[in-house]
Amino acid sequence: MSSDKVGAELCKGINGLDKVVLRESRGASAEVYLYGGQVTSWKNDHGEELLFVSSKAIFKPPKAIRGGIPICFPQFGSHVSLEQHGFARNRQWSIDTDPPPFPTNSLSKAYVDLILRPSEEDLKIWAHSFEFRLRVALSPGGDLMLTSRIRNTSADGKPFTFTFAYHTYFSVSDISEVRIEGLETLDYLDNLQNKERFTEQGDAITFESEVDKIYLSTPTKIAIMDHEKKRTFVLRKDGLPDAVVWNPWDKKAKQMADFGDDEYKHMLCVEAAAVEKPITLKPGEEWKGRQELSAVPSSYCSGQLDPRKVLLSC
Ligand code: TA6
Repeated sequence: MSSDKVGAELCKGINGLDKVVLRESRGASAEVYLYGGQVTSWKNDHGEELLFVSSKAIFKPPKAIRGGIPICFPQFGSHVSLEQHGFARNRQWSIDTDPPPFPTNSLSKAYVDLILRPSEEDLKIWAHSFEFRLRVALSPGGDLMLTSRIRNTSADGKPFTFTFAYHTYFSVSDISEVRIEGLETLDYLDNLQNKERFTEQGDAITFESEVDKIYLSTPTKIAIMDHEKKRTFVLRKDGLPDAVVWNPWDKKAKQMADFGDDEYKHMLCVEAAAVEKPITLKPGEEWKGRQELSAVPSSYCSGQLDPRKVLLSC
């Protein structure tokens, strides 16, 4: 396929890793690496990059790529026997040549179906057979949609339980000028205070230091406003009741080898997740978790933001 046609194109990315480039008719594009099943780019129809990937990201197994949308499965966070955030983001996915029918509401051709099954090695550390199908799609308007379908394919009759997150790194112009609408007044677990439970105050969330919070039972729509760019990211989610908000700030940024010391100023993770209530699947059962990202002009005017207008207008 020539490089400017609408649809999906398999090609080589950084360090010769396989990636699929998705292109939409109005110019929007996205890229997903088969390593980790990880989206690493989402551009609007002006070619502006909307996701953050660290300039020091290591595109080399077994390290997860720092940025884009890492997939946290079979667990979000730490685990007795698995690496942080599970192993899905550290594995080589395949293109799913025979996906089950997908109730798609879009005629877009800009999508790819990936699949991950556990290797013999994986089964030694997490003894459950599964099929994890991931569809990454661009809508004609340039929205980015990720749909995960995880099925328990165990023959041993045993159920399994997992937690999950789309660990999305949004690109922002200046973290000190970013607000999140939609999480105010909710309870959250604070990772910086031994996962103790607190209740968020009533205003939009702003940032002036490290934040690492798991908001519980959150709305299906969350707005992330970038004041300088007059841009609002709208995250819509389904099957993912929680939302993780993370910025490492300066001290943690310096401690991460694959993250620039000042890069915390230009990124914010807002992650559609299922953490508080782990998901249990019996053999044959399938779980579906979806997130849809759009980037719309903000409705800021002289710093006054009508949260209802933003969340209802998009
Ligand atoms: O999503 C927030 C978080 O759990 C933070 O605690 C921080 O560890 C971040 O994920 C990044 O984790 P990673 O394993 O990708 O370095």
